[in-house]
Amino acid sequence: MERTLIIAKPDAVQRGLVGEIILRLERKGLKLIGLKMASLDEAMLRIHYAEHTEKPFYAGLEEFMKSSPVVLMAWEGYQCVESIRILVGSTNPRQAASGTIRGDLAIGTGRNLIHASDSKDSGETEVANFFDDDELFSYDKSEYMHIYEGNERE
Ligand code: IDP
Ligand code: MG
Repeated sequence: MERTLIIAKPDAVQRGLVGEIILRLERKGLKLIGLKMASLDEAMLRIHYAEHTEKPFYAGLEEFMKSSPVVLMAWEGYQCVESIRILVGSTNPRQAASGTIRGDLAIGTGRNLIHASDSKDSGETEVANFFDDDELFSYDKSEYMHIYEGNERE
């Protein structure tokens, strides 16, 4: 099963939208396999946002991501990386579709509430970067037979 890292960013924590984010992912039928609060430091952010460190917005992004604790989550599900990116919406919330987390709840690109892994490989890597093995949980979700067809559950 695919895994993806979700970060409820400082704006989500400050605005009390962590529960709303979790609710939307739970309602989709995805499985929460890891959850914790953390304060991110420069070293972690430079690894997490390695592709962006040379970009003009990076300094502001790092400062913002350090401004409050965040909530880190690992989610699992059939092709969940793509489905979560669709639920999250475009990076610029003003262009994000209505019905998405960013489209419904955010305005500023630098205050877009949530990080979601963007590929199967980055999902695996990012979950491993932020969670130790003993912080990730493997369990049967009883509702799976009502969410997935047989071959999708494997
Ligand atoms: P993503 O979060 O949708 O994957 P990325 O392009 O990977 O978007 O950018 C990472 C994060 O950097 C964004 O979520 C946003 O917080 C911030 N960011 C990206 N582009 C801009 C920008 O043009 N101005 C300010 N912040 C930006
Ligand atoms: Mg990204």
